[in-house]
Amino acid sequence: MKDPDMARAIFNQITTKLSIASCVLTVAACLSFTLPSDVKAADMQGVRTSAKAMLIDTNGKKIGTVTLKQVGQDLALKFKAKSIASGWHGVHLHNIGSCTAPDFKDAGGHWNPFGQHHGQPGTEAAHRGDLPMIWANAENRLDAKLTLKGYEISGTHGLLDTDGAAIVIHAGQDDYQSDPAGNSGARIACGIIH
Ligand SMILES: [Cu+2]
Ligand SMILES: [Zn+2]
Repeated sequence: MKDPDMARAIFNQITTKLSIASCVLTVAACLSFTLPSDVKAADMQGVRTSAKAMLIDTNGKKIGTVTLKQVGQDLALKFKAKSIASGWHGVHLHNIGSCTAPDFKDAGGHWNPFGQHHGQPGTEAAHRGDLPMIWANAENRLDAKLTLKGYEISGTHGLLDTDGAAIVIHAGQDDYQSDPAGNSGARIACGIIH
């Protein structure tokens, strides 16, 4: 091989390597641009910072939504629904992410990871799923906010465990005493938390 040929061969090798390297760089650059800018570092580590549930009534019809947002150590819940009888209603986080109308029995009992009894929301001696009651106005609309102290959507003691979770609204008020469900009556609306 003559010297100019040798030089050309080496040059070709180098340019091939360079173009592979720039390909890799381009792909990396493209990938970083496809991630939405609002994806938080926490989400990328598998920690959920928000969730949502679509509420259905006993006919399986969509009547509203519940949004869940992690705010530090607390969980902020926002209810927006229609067609709920005016008055106070018991509401709970139930064990299983399943809502089959008309009775929503498949949502299971109240979320209870620490083996407690039904009780006052926010106390240690209550189900984790026991929540403050919510109010539906004279137009049968529900526009309620709840803040749950020390709740997480995901993680070791998170709401979204292997069988998920559901949010259930009851026909009546919760007495925060009677096991297992505070004597709050029929399940009138249910939403699987996603
Ligand atoms: Cu319930
Ligand atoms: Zn309970």
